[in-house]
Amino acid sequence: MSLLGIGIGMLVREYGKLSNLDKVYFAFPGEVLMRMLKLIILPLIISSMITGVAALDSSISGKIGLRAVVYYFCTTVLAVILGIILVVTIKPGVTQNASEIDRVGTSPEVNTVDAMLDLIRNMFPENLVQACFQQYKTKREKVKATTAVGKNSTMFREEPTTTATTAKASENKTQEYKIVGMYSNGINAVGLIVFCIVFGMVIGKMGEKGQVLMDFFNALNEATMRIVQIIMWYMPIGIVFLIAGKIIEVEDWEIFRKLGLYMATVLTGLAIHSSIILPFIYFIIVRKNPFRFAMGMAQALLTALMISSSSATLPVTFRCAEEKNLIDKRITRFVLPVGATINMDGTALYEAVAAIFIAQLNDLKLDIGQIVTISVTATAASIGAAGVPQAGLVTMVIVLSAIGLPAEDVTLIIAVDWLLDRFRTMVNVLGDAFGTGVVEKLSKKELEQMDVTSEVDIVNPF
Ligand code: DAS
Repeated sequence: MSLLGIGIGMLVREYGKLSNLDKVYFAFPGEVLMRMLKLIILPLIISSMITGVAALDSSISGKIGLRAVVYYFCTTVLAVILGIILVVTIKPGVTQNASEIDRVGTSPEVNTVDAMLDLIRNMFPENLVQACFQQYKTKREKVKATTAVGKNSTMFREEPTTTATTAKASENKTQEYKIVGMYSNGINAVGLIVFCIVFGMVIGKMGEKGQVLMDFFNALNEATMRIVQIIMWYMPIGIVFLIAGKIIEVEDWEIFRKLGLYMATVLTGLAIHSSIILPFIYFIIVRKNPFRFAMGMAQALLTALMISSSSATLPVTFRCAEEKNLIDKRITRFVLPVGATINMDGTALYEAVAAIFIAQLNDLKLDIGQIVTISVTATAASIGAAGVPQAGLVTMVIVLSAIGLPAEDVTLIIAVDWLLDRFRTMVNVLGDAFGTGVVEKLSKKELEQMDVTSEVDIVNPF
Protein backbone atom coordinates (compact mmCIF):
# COMPACT_ATOMS: atom_id res chain seq x y z
CA MET A 1 0.00 0.00 0.00
CA SER A 2 2.85 2.34 0.91
CA LEU A 3 4.55 1.77 -2.43
CA LEU A 4 1.20 2.25 -4.23
CA GLY A 5 0.77 5.56 -2.35
CA ILE A 6 4.25 6.71 -3.33
CA GLY A 7 3.64 5.72 -6.95
CA ILE A 8 0.28 7.51 -7.15
CA GLY A 9 1.75 10.56 -5.40
CA MET A 10 4.65 10.76 -7.85
CA LEU A 11 2.29 10.43 -10.86
CA VAL A 12 -0.13 13.08 -9.54
CA ARG A 13 2.79 15.35 -8.61
CA GLU A 14 4.24 14.99 -12.12
CA TYR A 15 1.12 15.14 -14.26
CA GLY A 16 -1.69 16.14 -11.94
CA LYS A 17 -1.17 19.94 -11.89
CA LEU A 18 -3.56 20.10 -8.91
CA SER A 19 -4.55 23.41 -7.33
CA ASN A 20 -4.13 23.72 -3.55
CA LEU A 21 -7.82 23.00 -3.08
CA ASP A 22 -7.60 19.92 -5.33
CA LYS A 23 -4.68 18.71 -3.20
CA VAL A 24 -6.87 18.98 -0.11
CA TYR A 25 -9.65 16.97 -1.75
CA PHE A 26 -7.13 14.45 -3.09
CA ALA A 27 -5.66 13.87 0.37
CA PHE A 28 -9.09 13.79 2.05
CA PRO A 29 -9.43 9.97 2.23
CA GLY A 30 -6.14 10.01 4.13
CA GLU A 31 -7.40 12.76 6.43
CA VAL A 32 -10.43 10.57 7.18
CA LEU A 33 -8.04 7.85 8.42
CA MET A 34 -6.25 10.34 10.67
CA ARG A 35 -9.50 11.57 12.17
CA MET A 36 -10.59 7.98 12.79
CA LEU A 37 -7.33 7.34 14.66
CA LYS A 38 -7.73 10.55 16.67
CA LEU A 39 -11.32 9.71 17.59
CA ILE A 40 -10.28 6.28 18.86
CA ILE A 41 -7.62 7.75 21.22
CA LEU A 42 -9.91 8.28 24.21
CA PRO A 43 -11.84 4.98 24.17
CA LEU A 44 -8.58 3.14 23.33
CA ILE A 45 -6.67 4.64 26.26
CA ILE A 46 -9.54 4.08 28.68
CA SER A 47 -10.53 0.53 27.67
CA SER A 48 -7.09 -0.94 26.87
CA MET A 49 -5.34 0.48 29.94
CA ILE A 50 -8.05 -0.44 32.43
CA THR A 51 -8.66 -3.97 31.11
CA GLY A 52 -4.93 -4.61 30.54
CA VAL A 53 -3.98 -3.65 34.11
CA ALA A 54 -7.06 -5.21 35.73
CA ALA A 55 -6.39 -8.48 33.84
CA LEU A 56 -2.82 -8.45 35.18
CA ASP A 57 -4.07 -8.43 38.69
CA SER A 58 -6.85 -10.97 38.39
CA SER A 59 -4.78 -13.39 36.31
CA ILE A 60 -1.70 -13.42 38.54
CA SER A 61 -1.92 -17.06 39.61
CA GLY A 62 0.38 -16.93 42.61
CA LYS A 63 4.13 -16.59 42.27
CA ILE A 64 4.30 -17.97 38.72
CA GLY A 65 2.08 -15.18 37.44
CA LEU A 66 3.94 -12.55 39.41
CA ARG A 67 7.30 -13.72 38.03
CA ALA A 68 5.92 -13.54 34.49
CA VAL A 69 4.62 -10.00 35.02
CA VAL A 70 7.93 -8.82 36.54
CA TYR A 71 9.77 -10.36 33.55
CA TYR A 72 7.37 -8.65 31.09
CA PHE A 73 7.78 -5.27 32.79
CA CYS A 74 11.60 -5.44 33.04
CA THR A 75 12.19 -6.51 29.43
CA THR A 76 9.70 -3.91 28.13
CA VAL A 77 11.34 -1.09 30.08
CA LEU A 78 14.80 -2.22 28.87
CA ALA A 79 13.50 -2.16 25.28
CA VAL A 80 12.15 1.39 25.73
CA ILE A 81 15.41 2.63 27.29
CA LEU A 82 17.41 1.06 24.44
CA GLY A 83 15.13 2.71 21.88
CA ILE A 84 15.47 6.12 23.51
CA ILE A 85 19.27 5.87 23.72
CA LEU A 86 19.47 4.97 20.02
CA VAL A 87 17.07 7.64 18.71
CA VAL A 88 18.64 10.38 20.85
CA THR A 89 22.12 9.31 19.66
CA ILE A 90 21.39 8.72 15.96
CA LYS A 91 18.93 11.68 15.74
CA PRO A 92 17.17 10.41 12.56
CA GLY A 93 14.64 13.27 12.54
CA VAL A 94 17.05 16.16 13.11
CA THR A 95 17.55 18.49 10.13
CA GLN A 96 21.17 18.24 9.07
CA ASN A 97 21.52 21.74 7.64
CA ALA A 98 20.27 25.14 8.85
CA SER A 99 17.34 25.29 6.46
CA GLU A 100 14.23 24.00 8.14
CA ILE A 101 11.85 21.64 6.41
CA ASP A 102 8.95 23.86 5.52
CA ARG A 103 6.14 22.04 7.23
CA VAL A 104 3.05 22.53 5.15
CA GLY A 105 -0.05 23.20 7.16
CA THR A 106 -0.72 25.03 10.40
CA SER A 107 1.50 24.95 13.47
CA PRO A 108 1.34 21.27 14.55
CA GLU A 109 0.67 22.01 18.26
CA VAL A 110 -2.37 24.03 17.32
CA ASN A 111 -3.56 21.07 15.29
CA THR A 112 -2.98 18.70 18.14
CA VAL A 113 -4.51 20.91 20.76
CA ASP A 114 -7.47 21.72 18.51
CA ALA A 115 -7.81 18.05 17.62
CA MET A 116 -7.89 17.04 21.27
CA LEU A 117 -10.28 19.92 22.08
CA ASP A 118 -12.52 18.90 19.16
CA LEU A 119 -12.21 15.28 20.17
CA ILE A 120 -13.20 15.94 23.77
CA ARG A 121 -15.78 18.56 22.79
CA ASN A 122 -17.48 15.96 20.58
CA MET A 123 -17.66 13.61 23.52
CA PHE A 124 -19.32 15.94 26.04
CA PRO A 125 -22.08 18.61 26.08
CA GLU A 126 -20.82 21.99 24.86
CA ASN A 127 -21.27 23.90 28.09
CA LEU A 128 -19.25 21.43 30.20
CA VAL A 129 -16.37 21.46 27.72
CA GLN A 130 -16.54 25.24 27.36
CA ALA A 131 -16.28 25.62 31.14
CA CYS A 132 -13.33 23.22 31.34
CA PHE A 133 -11.41 24.66 28.43
CA GLN A 134 -12.40 28.34 28.45
CA GLN A 135 -9.42 29.23 30.65
CA TYR A 136 -7.05 27.29 28.43
CA LYS A 137 -8.48 28.86 25.27
CA THR A 138 -8.13 32.34 26.85
CA LYS A 139 -4.48 31.58 27.54
CA ARG A 140 -3.99 30.48 23.94
CA GLU A 141 -5.66 33.65 22.64
CA LYS A 142 -3.36 35.72 24.89
CA VAL A 143 -0.26 33.94 23.58
CA LYS A 144 -1.53 34.35 20.01
CA ALA A 145 -2.28 38.05 20.54
CA THR A 146 1.19 38.78 21.94
CA THR A 147 3.09 36.59 19.55
CA ALA A 148 4.40 38.13 16.34
CA VAL A 149 5.35 35.71 13.61
CA GLY A 150 6.76 32.23 14.02
CA LYS A 151 9.19 31.05 11.36
CA ASN A 152 7.56 27.75 10.66
CA SER A 153 4.03 27.89 11.95
CA THR A 154 1.49 29.29 9.51
CA MET A 155 -0.87 29.95 12.46
CA PHE A 156 1.07 33.15 13.14
CA ARG A 157 1.92 34.00 9.56
CA GLU A 158 -0.71 36.81 9.20
CA GLU A 159 1.64 39.57 10.45
CA PRO A 160 5.04 39.07 8.77
CA THR A 161 7.98 40.17 10.96
CA THR A 162 10.07 43.09 9.80
CA THR A 163 13.13 43.09 12.03
CA ALA A 164 15.55 40.39 13.18
CA THR A 165 14.83 41.13 16.85
CA THR A 166 11.10 40.74 16.29
CA ALA A 167 11.74 37.50 14.45
CA LYS A 168 13.91 36.26 17.33
CA ALA A 169 11.30 37.30 19.88
CA SER A 170 8.57 35.64 17.86
CA GLU A 171 10.68 32.52 17.51
CA ASN A 172 11.02 32.33 21.28
CA LYS A 173 7.31 33.05 21.71
CA THR A 174 6.38 30.39 19.16
CA GLN A 175 8.68 27.90 20.87
CA GLU A 176 7.06 28.87 24.19
CA TYR A 177 3.63 28.39 22.66
CA LYS A 178 4.71 25.00 21.35
CA ILE A 179 5.82 24.01 24.85
CA VAL A 180 2.59 25.33 26.38
CA GLY A 181 0.61 23.40 23.78
CA MET A 182 2.64 20.25 24.23
CA TYR A 183 2.56 20.27 28.03
CA SER A 184 -1.08 21.13 28.24
CA ASN A 185 -2.10 18.48 25.76
CA GLY A 186 0.40 16.04 27.22
CA ILE A 187 -0.94 16.52 30.75
CA ASN A 188 -4.43 15.65 29.47
CA ALA A 189 -3.32 12.32 28.01
CA VAL A 190 -0.79 11.35 30.71
CA GLY A 191 -3.33 12.21 33.39
CA LEU A 192 -5.86 9.96 31.71
CA ILE A 193 -3.34 7.09 31.34
CA VAL A 194 -2.26 7.31 34.97
CA PHE A 195 -5.89 7.40 36.12
CA CYS A 196 -6.73 4.35 33.97
CA ILE A 197 -3.77 2.37 35.33
CA VAL A 198 -4.68 3.15 38.96
CA PHE A 199 -8.38 2.50 38.24
CA GLY A 200 -7.51 -0.86 36.60
CA MET A 201 -5.43 -1.88 39.61
CA VAL A 202 -8.26 -0.93 41.99
CA ILE A 203 -11.01 -2.83 40.19
CA GLY A 204 -8.63 -5.77 39.69
CA LYS A 205 -8.38 -6.00 43.48
CA MET A 206 -12.11 -5.53 44.14
CA GLY A 207 -12.90 -9.17 43.35
CA GLU A 208 -16.64 -9.86 43.02
CA LYS A 209 -17.59 -6.24 43.73
CA GLY A 210 -15.50 -5.06 40.82
CA GLN A 211 -16.76 -7.70 38.41
CA VAL A 212 -19.51 -5.52 36.96
CA LEU A 213 -16.92 -2.82 36.16
CA MET A 214 -14.55 -5.43 34.69
CA ASP A 215 -17.38 -6.71 32.50
CA PHE A 216 -18.24 -3.17 31.40
CA PHE A 217 -14.67 -2.21 30.49
CA ASN A 218 -14.03 -5.58 28.84
CA ALA A 219 -17.13 -4.98 26.72
CA LEU A 220 -15.93 -1.42 25.99
CA ASN A 221 -12.52 -2.82 25.02
CA GLU A 222 -14.15 -5.43 22.79
CA ALA A 223 -16.25 -2.74 21.10
CA THR A 224 -13.19 -0.47 20.74
CA MET A 225 -11.15 -3.28 19.21
CA ARG A 226 -13.96 -3.92 16.71
CA ILE A 227 -13.83 -0.24 15.77
CA VAL A 228 -10.04 -0.57 15.49
CA GLN A 229 -10.71 -3.53 13.18
CA ILE A 230 -12.93 -1.31 11.00
CA ILE A 231 -10.17 1.30 10.95
CA MET A 232 -7.71 -1.48 9.99
CA TRP A 233 -9.94 -2.42 7.06
CA TYR A 234 -10.01 1.19 5.90
CA MET A 235 -6.28 1.71 6.68
CA PRO A 236 -4.90 0.49 3.31
CA ILE A 237 -7.08 3.05 1.45
CA GLY A 238 -6.22 5.78 3.94
CA ILE A 239 -2.51 4.96 3.78
CA VAL A 240 -2.44 5.20 -0.03
CA PHE A 241 -3.99 8.69 0.00
CA LEU A 242 -2.09 9.82 3.09
CA ILE A 243 1.24 8.99 1.47
CA ALA A 244 0.20 10.21 -1.97
CA GLY A 245 -1.05 13.43 -0.36
CA LYS A 246 2.32 13.89 1.38
CA ILE A 247 4.25 13.13 -1.81
CA ILE A 248 2.48 15.84 -3.83
CA GLU A 249 3.12 18.38 -1.04
CA VAL A 250 6.65 17.54 0.00
CA GLU A 251 9.06 20.39 -0.75
CA ASP A 252 12.22 18.82 0.54
CA TRP A 253 13.07 15.17 -0.18
CA GLU A 254 15.17 15.27 2.95
CA ILE A 255 12.23 13.55 4.68
CA PHE A 256 13.04 10.29 2.87
CA ARG A 257 16.61 10.32 4.12
CA LYS A 258 15.23 10.80 7.62
CA LEU A 259 12.70 7.98 7.19
CA GLY A 260 15.50 5.65 6.13
CA LEU A 261 17.53 6.61 9.20
CA TYR A 262 14.43 6.14 11.37
CA MET A 263 13.91 2.61 10.03
CA ALA A 264 17.59 1.82 10.63
CA THR A 265 17.24 3.08 14.21
CA VAL A 266 14.19 0.91 14.94
CA LEU A 267 15.68 -2.18 13.27
CA THR A 268 19.00 -1.70 15.11
CA GLY A 269 17.14 -1.47 18.42
CA LEU A 270 15.09 -4.59 17.66
CA ALA A 271 18.24 -6.46 16.64
CA ILE A 272 20.14 -5.50 19.82
CA HIS A 273 17.18 -6.29 22.06
CA SER A 274 16.51 -9.69 20.45
CA SER A 275 20.11 -10.83 19.99
CA ILE A 276 21.80 -9.40 23.09
CA ILE A 277 19.46 -8.22 25.85
CA LEU A 278 16.84 -11.02 25.81
CA PRO A 279 19.42 -13.84 25.34
CA PHE A 280 21.56 -12.35 28.13
CA ILE A 281 18.63 -12.31 30.58
CA TYR A 282 17.71 -15.89 29.58
CA PHE A 283 21.32 -17.11 29.99
CA ILE A 284 21.84 -15.39 33.37
CA ILE A 285 18.70 -17.01 34.82
CA VAL A 286 18.32 -20.30 32.96
CA ARG A 287 22.05 -21.01 32.35
CA LYS A 288 21.31 -22.62 28.99
CA ASN A 289 22.26 -21.65 25.44
CA PRO A 290 19.80 -18.88 24.48
CA PHE A 291 20.52 -19.21 20.78
CA ARG A 292 19.65 -22.89 20.78
CA PHE A 293 16.39 -21.91 22.50
CA ALA A 294 15.75 -19.23 19.85
CA MET A 295 16.44 -21.76 17.10
CA GLY A 296 13.72 -23.93 18.65
CA MET A 297 11.34 -20.96 18.19
CA ALA A 298 12.32 -20.43 14.54
CA GLN A 299 8.99 -21.53 13.06
CA ALA A 300 7.05 -19.19 15.38
CA LEU A 301 9.39 -16.29 14.57
CA LEU A 302 9.01 -16.88 10.84
CA THR A 303 5.22 -17.02 11.23
CA ALA A 304 5.28 -13.72 13.15
CA LEU A 305 7.40 -12.17 10.39
CA MET A 306 4.92 -13.29 7.75
CA ILE A 307 1.61 -12.42 9.45
CA SER A 308 2.58 -9.55 11.83
CA SER A 309 0.32 -10.85 14.58
CA SER A 310 1.49 -12.22 17.96
CA SER A 311 -1.99 -13.56 18.75
CA ALA A 312 -2.38 -15.39 15.44
CA THR A 313 1.12 -16.85 15.89
CA LEU A 314 0.23 -18.24 19.34
CA PRO A 315 -0.59 -21.81 18.20
CA VAL A 316 2.85 -22.06 16.59
CA THR A 317 4.51 -20.41 19.60
CA PHE A 318 2.90 -22.97 21.91
CA ARG A 319 4.08 -25.86 19.74
CA CYS A 320 7.67 -24.57 19.45
CA ALA A 321 7.96 -23.82 23.18
CA GLU A 322 6.58 -27.20 24.27
CA GLU A 323 7.81 -29.58 21.57
CA LYS A 324 11.11 -28.02 20.53
CA ASN A 325 12.17 -26.38 23.83
CA LEU A 326 10.30 -28.79 26.15
CA ILE A 327 8.84 -26.02 28.33
CA ASP A 328 6.33 -27.26 30.95
CA LYS A 329 2.73 -26.80 29.73
CA ARG A 330 1.74 -25.41 33.12
CA ILE A 331 4.02 -22.48 32.33
CA THR A 332 3.22 -21.95 28.63
CA ARG A 333 -0.52 -22.05 29.38
CA PHE A 334 -0.16 -18.81 31.39
CA VAL A 335 2.90 -17.02 30.09
CA LEU A 336 2.18 -17.19 26.34
CA PRO A 337 -1.46 -16.00 26.08
CA VAL A 338 -0.94 -13.17 28.60
CA GLY A 339 2.45 -12.36 27.08
CA ALA A 340 1.00 -12.15 23.56
CA THR A 341 -1.49 -9.60 24.89
CA ILE A 342 0.57 -7.39 27.17
CA ASN A 343 4.27 -8.20 26.70
CA MET A 344 5.38 -6.39 23.55
CA ASP A 345 9.04 -5.41 23.80
CA GLY A 346 9.32 -4.71 20.07
CA THR A 347 6.26 -2.48 20.05
CA ALA A 348 7.38 -0.53 23.13
CA LEU A 349 10.83 0.11 21.62
CA TYR A 350 9.27 1.17 18.31
CA GLU A 351 6.78 3.58 19.95
CA ALA A 352 9.51 5.28 21.98
CA VAL A 353 11.73 5.69 18.90
CA ALA A 354 8.86 6.89 16.69
CA ALA A 355 7.62 9.48 19.22
CA ILE A 356 11.07 11.05 19.60
CA PHE A 357 11.65 10.84 15.82
CA ILE A 358 8.43 12.82 15.24
CA ALA A 359 9.51 15.35 17.88
CA GLN A 360 12.81 15.75 16.02
CA LEU A 361 10.93 16.25 12.72
CA ASN A 362 8.99 19.05 14.44
CA ASP A 363 12.31 20.60 15.60
CA LEU A 364 11.06 20.17 19.16
CA LYS A 365 13.68 19.59 21.84
CA LEU A 366 12.23 17.24 24.45
CA ASP A 367 13.27 17.77 28.05
CA ILE A 368 13.94 14.93 30.49
CA GLY A 369 10.34 15.11 31.78
CA GLN A 370 8.99 14.48 28.31
CA ILE A 371 11.50 11.67 27.69
CA VAL A 372 10.32 10.00 30.91
CA THR A 373 6.72 10.56 29.81
CA ILE A 374 7.50 8.81 26.52
CA SER A 375 9.08 5.89 28.41
CA VAL A 376 6.00 5.47 30.60
CA THR A 377 3.42 5.92 27.85
CA ALA A 378 5.33 3.71 25.36
CA THR A 379 5.38 0.94 27.99
CA ALA A 380 1.70 1.51 28.80
CA ALA A 381 0.69 1.75 25.13
CA SER A 382 2.47 -1.53 24.34
CA ILE A 383 0.45 -3.18 27.12
CA GLY A 384 -2.69 -1.78 25.52
CA ALA A 385 -1.73 -2.82 21.97
CA ALA A 386 -3.47 -5.97 20.76
CA GLY A 387 -1.48 -8.75 19.10
CA VAL A 388 -2.82 -7.86 15.65
CA PRO A 389 -1.19 -6.23 12.59
CA GLN A 390 -0.23 -2.56 13.06
CA ALA A 391 -1.76 -2.38 16.55
CA GLY A 392 1.37 -0.53 17.62
CA LEU A 393 0.64 2.16 15.04
CA VAL A 394 -2.83 2.71 16.47
CA THR A 395 -1.64 2.96 20.08
CA MET A 396 1.16 5.23 18.81
CA VAL A 397 -1.31 8.11 18.94
CA ILE A 398 -1.48 7.61 22.73
CA VAL A 399 2.26 8.29 23.07
CA LEU A 400 2.11 11.29 20.72
CA SER A 401 -0.86 12.76 22.61
CA ALA A 402 0.93 12.25 25.94
CA ILE A 403 3.67 14.67 24.91
CA GLY A 404 1.42 16.97 22.91
CA LEU A 405 2.76 16.00 19.49
CA PRO A 406 0.45 16.20 16.46
CA ALA A 407 -1.36 12.88 16.08
CA GLU A 408 -1.42 13.44 12.30
CA ASP A 409 2.37 13.16 12.19
CA VAL A 410 1.83 9.44 12.51
CA THR A 411 1.39 9.73 8.73
CA LEU A 412 5.12 10.37 8.42
CA ILE A 413 5.93 6.89 9.70
CA ILE A 414 2.89 5.04 8.31
CA ALA A 415 4.67 4.54 4.98
CA VAL A 416 7.24 2.19 6.51
CA ASP A 417 5.12 0.72 9.29
CA TRP A 418 4.10 -2.44 7.37
CA LEU A 419 7.80 -3.53 7.35
CA LEU A 420 8.70 -2.48 10.90
CA ASP A 421 5.52 -4.17 12.17
CA ARG A 422 6.79 -7.56 10.99
CA PHE A 423 10.11 -7.26 12.81
CA ARG A 424 8.66 -5.85 16.02
CA THR A 425 6.10 -8.68 16.05
CA MET A 426 8.98 -11.17 15.80
CA VAL A 427 10.65 -9.53 18.81
CA ASN A 428 7.35 -9.57 20.72
CA VAL A 429 7.01 -13.33 20.14
CA LEU A 430 10.67 -13.99 21.01
CA GLY A 431 10.28 -12.02 24.24
CA ASP A 432 7.23 -14.11 25.20
CA ALA A 433 9.09 -17.33 24.35
CA PHE A 434 12.19 -16.45 26.40
CA GLY A 435 9.73 -15.56 29.18
CA THR A 436 8.50 -19.17 29.35
CA GLY A 437 12.06 -20.44 29.88
CA VAL A 438 12.82 -17.82 32.53
CA VAL A 439 9.55 -18.32 34.45
CA GLU A 440 9.86 -22.11 34.26
CA LYS A 441 13.38 -21.95 35.73
CA LEU A 442 12.31 -19.59 38.54
CA SER A 443 9.22 -21.71 39.31
CA LYS A 444 10.95 -25.10 39.49
CA LYS A 445 10.07 -25.48 43.16
CA GLU A 446 6.39 -24.64 42.66
CA LEU A 447 6.14 -27.01 39.69
CA GLU A 448 7.63 -29.87 41.71
CA GLN A 449 5.31 -29.15 44.64
CA MET A 450 2.23 -29.06 42.40
CA ASP A 451 -0.06 -32.05 43.02
CA VAL A 452 1.68 -34.78 40.97
CA THR A 453 -1.56 -36.80 41.20
CA SER A 454 -3.12 -34.35 38.79
CA GLU A 455 -1.50 -36.09 35.88
CA VAL A 456 -4.23 -34.62 33.71
CA ASP A 457 -2.55 -33.47 30.55
CA ILE A 458 -3.05 -29.72 30.38
CA VAL A 459 -4.67 -29.17 27.05
CA ASN A 460 -3.55 -25.92 25.53
CA PRO A 461 -6.26 -23.78 23.98
CA PHE A 462 -4.85 -24.31 20.47
N1 DAS B 1 1.60 -6.51 15.14
C1 DAS B 1 1.66 -6.40 16.62
C2 DAS B 1 1.77 -7.81 17.21
O1 DAS B 1 1.07 -8.68 16.76
C3 DAS B 1 2.80 -5.55 17.05
C4 DAS B 1 2.58 -4.09 16.70
O2 DAS B 1 1.66 -3.72 15.95
O3 DAS B 1 3.39 -3.27 17.20
O4 DAS B 1 2.56 -7.98 18.16
